[in-house]
Amino acid sequence: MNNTSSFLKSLVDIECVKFGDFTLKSGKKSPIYIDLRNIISYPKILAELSVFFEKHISKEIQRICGVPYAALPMATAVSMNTNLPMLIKRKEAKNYGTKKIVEGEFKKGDKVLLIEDVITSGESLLETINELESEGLVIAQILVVLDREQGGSDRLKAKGYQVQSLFTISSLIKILFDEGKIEEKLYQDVLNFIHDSQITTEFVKPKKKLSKIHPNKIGQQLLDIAHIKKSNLIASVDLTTCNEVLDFLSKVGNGICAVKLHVDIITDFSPEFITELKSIAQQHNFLIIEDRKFADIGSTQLLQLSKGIYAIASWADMVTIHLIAGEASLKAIQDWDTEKKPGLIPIIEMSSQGTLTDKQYMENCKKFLYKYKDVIGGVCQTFEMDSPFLKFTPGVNLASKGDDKGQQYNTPEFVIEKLHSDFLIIGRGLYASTQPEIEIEKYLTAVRNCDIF
Ligand code: 5BU
Repeated sequence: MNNTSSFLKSLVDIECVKFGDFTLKSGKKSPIYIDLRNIISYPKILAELSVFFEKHISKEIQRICGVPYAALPMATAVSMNTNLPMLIKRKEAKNYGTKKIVEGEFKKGDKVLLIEDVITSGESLLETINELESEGLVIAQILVVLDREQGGSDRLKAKGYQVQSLFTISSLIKILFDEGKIEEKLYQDVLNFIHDSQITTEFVKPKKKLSKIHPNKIGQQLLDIAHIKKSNLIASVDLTTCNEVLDFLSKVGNGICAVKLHVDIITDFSPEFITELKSIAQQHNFLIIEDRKFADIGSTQLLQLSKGIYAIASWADMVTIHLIAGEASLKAIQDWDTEKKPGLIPIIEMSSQGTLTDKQYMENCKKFLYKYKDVIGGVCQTFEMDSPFLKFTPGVNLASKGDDKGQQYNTPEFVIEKLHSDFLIIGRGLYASTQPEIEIEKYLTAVRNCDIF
């Protein structure tokens, strides 16, 4: 028996891997249960695990960090054997003293090896990655003991991180089966379980096509433009002078189906700007979204839409709106008897790290969201919009994974293929480029390759 077989068998012996009839947190039944935390009761086995890790560590690594808690002792063992200094990422920042989130000595740019016990959805790895990166550390390598093969590695790959796993569930049970440790029926049951428990609902669904029909007039216009131009890209122009905005739009206008503005950040705003904006939009055939994020009681929202220097409703084709004020604030706009009313894009889920738009919030939005015919779709990440409502996703960037102020990015491919978004909102990925007219071509190629049109 080789080292791998004897190590995996010992994981079964110490009940880190169990077979039986288990009910998971999700309510789903599983024939296998994995919990590597118990390894700390067996120092010899932990030491053996460390040797497996050490074989894979790349030369450039300067620091080791384990994802809390299960991987902390593993990282410690590897650190002691390799003499590579260790870091600990706290679960929560201390609320006294230094408020540190990462313990241990490091400097910005240090290359870190991240160690994790098991990867399922990749959620906790991503959380740790974000926090280490916001401290200036570079994630140079990710090593995981066991990949449950449920889509987590693919998810990280889409975000530009390569996960190396020492073992996969299928390799584990194959070895155990070959060694006579489990029966063929159990072997098959586990394989079927892996097959059936892909994290499909959120991340891995079949390809989708951008719909062609929408019940709302503005929604229909947006879809028509997207199909004609073969572009579902929305440029978020967070530039702060009229000339900068207009100049940028003249460069990318042909490649976008809509522009999204924050009109209140424009320092030299004047009504003439709107005239010029509309003319450029007409010339290049794109719509205008004002990302005003209304979030007040109905009557105030009507004032914010129609009055003030911006008089948003008079020019915006669509506006964003939070649903935090509840259904009545949406209904107030629906019942508003006015000549020109923008289509509504409610914000259901935000892209920022630590957003409060959790599952419960989204479920609450869902209860009334679809009742209003002014609603075109919603801004969301993992949340799936019911047809024919359209899904708009910000936090898209080809070159970056996020900023140091909470923004989190995905690639266009991931957003279309895994999040099933209809429209991609791209800000700095385009406007921060010195050559946006070239940059937009890269985004267009990426979305067209996804075969959505
Ligand atoms: P970025 O430069 O690509 O990060 O810009 C994203 C834009 O989308 C920016 O204008 C945000 O205000 C906007 N946004 C977002 O990033 N995330 C959200 O959840 C929502 C809006 Br809602």
